[in-house]
Amino acid sequence: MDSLKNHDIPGRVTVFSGKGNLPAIRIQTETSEAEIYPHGAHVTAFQKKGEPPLLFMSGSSDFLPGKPIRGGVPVIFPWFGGREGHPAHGTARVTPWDLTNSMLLPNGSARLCFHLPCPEPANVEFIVTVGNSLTMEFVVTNTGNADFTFENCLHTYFQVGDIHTIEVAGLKGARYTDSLTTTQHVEEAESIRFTSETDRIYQDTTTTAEIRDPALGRSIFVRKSGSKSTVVWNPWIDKSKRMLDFGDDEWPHMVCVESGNVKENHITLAPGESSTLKVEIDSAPLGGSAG
Ligand code: TA6
Repeated sequence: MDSLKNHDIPGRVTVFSGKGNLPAIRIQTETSEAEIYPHGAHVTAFQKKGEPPLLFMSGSSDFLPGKPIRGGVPVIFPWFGGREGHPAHGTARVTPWDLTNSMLLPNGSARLCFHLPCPEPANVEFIVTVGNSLTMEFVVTNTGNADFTFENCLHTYFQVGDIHTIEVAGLKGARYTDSLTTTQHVEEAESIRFTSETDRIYQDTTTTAEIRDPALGRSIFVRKSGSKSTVVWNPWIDKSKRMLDFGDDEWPHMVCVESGNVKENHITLAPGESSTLKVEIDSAPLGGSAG
């Protein structure tokens, strides 16, 4: 905690003892607030002044060493999904990252830089910029002497007013795997609506996703670059009951729209090559378009 405190910026960046007594960092700007835990370099909160939170956080989440946080933006690396004998969705989200820098930008945003101590032959950094929007950049550089193959994903949980009335637009025409049935489809709808557990991996898509939320009167925009996969997930009733770190009654108020490179969109870097996965999250009144 002491070395973390060196990154305090009075009135803007504050290190404090968070949930589970894990170190946490609060970021306050003129227009927004955010919270990040070095545990997993996990953005646990982002809210624009005058609006409901943009990110969902389960009231039942663990905040424990070695356990994933349920909500916000889990950083998924170096694999997506399950792997026998290893943590689901990789090790990055259950590893303490080093905070290497904090700074204010001329436009009033605050930027924090994290580095992942990892056994992989890679330099892994996560850069979070908090301002009128939330921008996250996940940068991997192959520091080894051979090709390095991995998956990455920013597994973002969004706060919504009611899953029954939202729709997710921007994926029409994209091919996807329904993870519940392992069947292949092409998205034919202008926008996705939710009537049951939904778990879809859209491949080869670089489009911006828009979460239209009439109950909260806003659209959330998920702009991305360096990403060919978008994952859309809501656990619905039964899966929610099976997740001990997720409230049985929370599923109507969240949706995951995740940006990364998973399954067939995995990344292979040659020695010295780098990749950057960048996601910007913003919102506007429903029917508007974020700046
Ligand atoms: O991204 C969707 C998904 O892979 C779902 O299948 C579900 O397992 C979700 O991630 C949450 O995974 P977690 O390991 O965080 O419980």
